[in-house]
Amino acid sequence: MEKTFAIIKPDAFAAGNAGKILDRIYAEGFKVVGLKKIYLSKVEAEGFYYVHKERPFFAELTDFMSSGPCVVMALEAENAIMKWRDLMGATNPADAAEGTLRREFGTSIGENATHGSDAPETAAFELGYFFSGMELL
Ligand code: 3AN
Repeated sequence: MEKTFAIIKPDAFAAGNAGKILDRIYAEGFKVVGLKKIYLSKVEAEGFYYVHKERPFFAELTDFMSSGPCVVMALEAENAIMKWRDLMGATNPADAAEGTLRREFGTSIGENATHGSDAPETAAFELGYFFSGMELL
């Protein structure tokens, strides 16, 4: 079993889509081992996305991620990292396949409803950024 880190981003949470996204998570067979609603500060968002700090969209991304509450989750499944990225779909909702979360709930490349770790090392960092070991029992 593998764990991955996922976010229901501020756009999807504000639109009232958190419940629908959780339904899809359970329907796809993930076990939700961690879940909380948080409201990131700008500094906390910058720390989370530090790997993107040189990218031109870094300010826009961290402004957006600190613009309202979101839901952070630890999801467990076989091949959870790939499985969750497949369920999310492509970064740009316009390119995301039919039936994916970003296609259904995303509105732009920035406001794309969900986040997911892209590799085991990033999953370890991202899970540890938001959850203590005791919260994932
Ligand atoms: P993914 O989340 O699919 O792994 P990345 O790692 O390329 O995508 O980008 C990280 C986050 O930065 C994305 N989730 C997206 O919301 C945001 N992002 C990517 N490209 C842009 C862009 N051109 N403008 C605004 N935000 C972007």
